[in-house]
Formats: sequence, C-alpha cells, structure tokens
Amino acid sequence: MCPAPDPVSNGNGTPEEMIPVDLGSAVNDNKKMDLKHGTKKGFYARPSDFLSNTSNWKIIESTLREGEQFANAWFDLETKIKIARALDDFGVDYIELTSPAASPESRAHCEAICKLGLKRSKILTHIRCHMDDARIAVETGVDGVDVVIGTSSFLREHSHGKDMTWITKTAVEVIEFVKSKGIEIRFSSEDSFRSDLVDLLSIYQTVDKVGVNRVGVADTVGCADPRQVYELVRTLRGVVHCDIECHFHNDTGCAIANAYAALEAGATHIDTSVLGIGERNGITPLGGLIARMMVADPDYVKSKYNLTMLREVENLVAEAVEVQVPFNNYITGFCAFTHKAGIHAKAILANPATYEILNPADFGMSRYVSIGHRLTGWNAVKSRAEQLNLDMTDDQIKDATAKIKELADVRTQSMEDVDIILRVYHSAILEGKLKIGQPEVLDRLLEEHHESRGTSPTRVPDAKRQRTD
Ligand code: HCA
Ligand code: CU
Repeated sequence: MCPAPDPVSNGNGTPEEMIPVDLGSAVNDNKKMDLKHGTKKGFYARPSDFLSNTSNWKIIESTLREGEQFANAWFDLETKIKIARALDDFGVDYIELTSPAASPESRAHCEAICKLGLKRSKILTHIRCHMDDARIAVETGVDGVDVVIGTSSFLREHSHGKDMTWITKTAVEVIEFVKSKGIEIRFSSEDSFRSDLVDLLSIYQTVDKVGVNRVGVADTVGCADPRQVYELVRTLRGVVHCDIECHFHNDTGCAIANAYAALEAGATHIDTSVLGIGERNGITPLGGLIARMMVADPDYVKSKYNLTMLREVENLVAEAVEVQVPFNNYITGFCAFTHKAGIHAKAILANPATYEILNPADFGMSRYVSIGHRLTGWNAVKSRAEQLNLDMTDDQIKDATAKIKELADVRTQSMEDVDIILRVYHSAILEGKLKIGQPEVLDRLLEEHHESRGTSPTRVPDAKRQRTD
C-alpha cells in the first residue's frame, strides 16, 4: 500500500484556515464579467503551425489497462464498471481495457464492459502482437484493438526474442485479421524511443499501408524529453497517413509535457490514466493533460469534456487503489486554487486571472484565499470582513491585520481565530472600547473573549512583543 499524507481538511478537501473567495463581494460589479483565464485560442497557439493538433485531439483512457498495472491496483468488475461509467460521463473518447487473454476474469470483465452500452466512450482492449490474443480480443465485443510489441533491442533481445522481420510479418497478419472483423486496430511499438529509427519508421509505414487506424509511439521507460518527442512524431507524421497515438511514462517527470509536444507535432490521440496510475510511477495523468490543454484551447476542451466530473473520477480511482489524491494534484489538489501571499491575494481579489491560468469554476472547484498567516495582507482580510458583514474602515482593517500578522508569527491562525479577531475588533470599536493603534487593549479584549468561552488565545511572547513594539 502506498502511504500518503492526509492533509488537515474541513471535509471539503480544504484546510481550515482558508476562505472561499466570493468574487461577488470582493470584486466590483463591472469587473465581475471580465475574469478571463485564457483567450479563445489559448495563450500559446501559434496560428501558422499547420502540424499542431492542440485544438483537435482525443483521449485514450487507460486506467482500466495501464492503471491495472499500478502496484496497488486490483479492480473487481463492479469497480471497473463504476470507473468506466464515470469516464464515459466525463467524456473520454476511448476506454482501454486489459487484455482478455490475461486471465478468465479479465476476459469476462471486458465482455461485461462492452455490454454496458456507454454513451460516448468507445471500448478498446490492449493485446500482444499475436494471433492467439487477437482471436480472443475480437470475440469480446470491443470497438477496437490496441496491439503492442517491443521494438527496441532491449526488448527484442531480453523480452520476446523476435526480430524485426517476424514482428512486421505478425503485425500485418494481426492487423488484417482484426480489420476483417470490422473493428478499429492500432499498432504500437513498445519502447519506441530506444528503438532504431529506421526500424520504427519502416514498420509504421508497412502497417499504415495495410490500413491500420492508428500507429502508437510509446515511451515505455519514460526516457524521452519533449524535444525528442516533437522530432519523432513530426518525422512520423511525414511518413504515415493514419492517426498517431502516444503513450508516455512519467519516470522523469515529462509525461504531460511530452503529450503536449506530441500533439504539437501532429499526434492525434494521447493515452492517459486517472491520477496517472500505471507501471512504476505511471503515465500522463488525465487531469494533468486536461489542465495543460485548457491553456492551449479552452473552448475545445470545454466543448468535449464534462470537466466537473474530474474530481469524482479521481476520488473514485483514488479510493479503489487506496491512495490519496496528491496535495499538489493538477486542478483537484487541495491547494490548487489557494492563494496565500498578501500580494497574490490582493490581485486575485481584483481579478483572479492575475495569478490563475485555470478557472476553478470550470471544474466545479472553489478558489480560496488563505489569510491567517504572517504573509497575509489587509486586502484579503478586508474581503473576509466583508463576508462577515463587518463594516470597517480601511484603517481599522489594517490595524486588525497587524494583529493577525503578529499572532500568526507565533502560530498559524485558523479561520475561526481570524474571525474572532475581526468580530472582537469590530464590536469593541462600535462600543467605544477600542481605537486604532491600541494593540494591548485588543489583546486584553481577545483574552476576555476567550476566557468567557473557555478557549485559549494565541499569546505573543513578551520577548517578541518588545522587539516589534
Ligand atoms: C507496457 C506496455 C505499454 C504499451 C503502450 C502502448 C508501454 O509496458 O506495459 O500500447 O502503446 O508503456 O509500452 O504500456
Ligand atoms: Cu505503458
């Protein structure tokens, strides 16, 4: 089991000291409609780039194949069905399933998922380049078959022991057979980036000529970088007519960038898994790819995928494989839309696009500003006072902020602590018990408040107070 930290959470995946930012109260009305997180065509679109497919690409979702190869994964049929339905609701183009030749249960699961009649996603299964596997696969009811065989010298010598002549002959046989059944067929070369380029291009060219629907490029060991990916896919684009699918492992942290580079170079399909689960540390994560592609072309992504489903799909898979969604996950990580430093908070409250490339609302997520810390600023505190309906002048807010910062130098202040400071400050001003610039009076009032409730306030050590006073 993979251990994972459980962040202090308020049940909504959000730490207690965060406030949801209600832009209705924080942003003046004429700015409210102008919160642009991207341009129609994205920030980086190059209008003259005829190769790029960053505005026209498909997802081959492999949680139920590559993801089943994750160390913690063991899916029963019920779980697979839940995941398949959730991925279909999200709108992935294809769902790839473990080979029916792997085990009797795998075959039964594949047949059952094909019978679900999913709305949007086509069903693929993933097999070795072998007629025995192909015969089983076409009987399951799948819409297509993804065939793979290792082409690098490592795999040819130490895995299956076949040469390129055998691989090419068998690939053609399998492709013609699967095509004869009227379903889609893809041919992929495992470990493409450590394969001989001439071998690769010639086998891709051969299978293209016999009518494969897609060729696949697989960075099986996660060794490729975006530039290598761009160059290989661009070269391949000039050699084959069929679609190009790409599969990137994340061993060296390039899986999302490589997927993007592949699309820029003319790839058409990207393999993903939910949370990136797969062999070792996995492949391009679905959420991470979506985040990246939202920047390239938000309209395309929003028109195709039901983005508010992302969190649900991730939670489902995280639970099934007994891991936590990582704290720094793309889009759904607990701090993905939390702003902390005073300078950031101020700008976010004026216009979120200042420090956000993605709009949390597109994913059904909320934006938070963290205020109970020593880096806080009075603009963020003001927005909280407004949320609490406390009518305070800017000078009063600044004065209360100084107290929050002083106390936060001792320990982080929870949302509740901040609210108490603001409420006590506000009512003391109204009752004439406090004036701006009387930090000791405020300390006494806070102590009294806590005493009356039997709670304990943060106390500033004397040494610290002398230094700051
Ligand atoms: C694996 C196979 C594979 C296949 C990718 C593909 C890989 O190692 O289990 O079919 O394109 O990474 O090479 O997942
Ligand atoms: Cu893989």
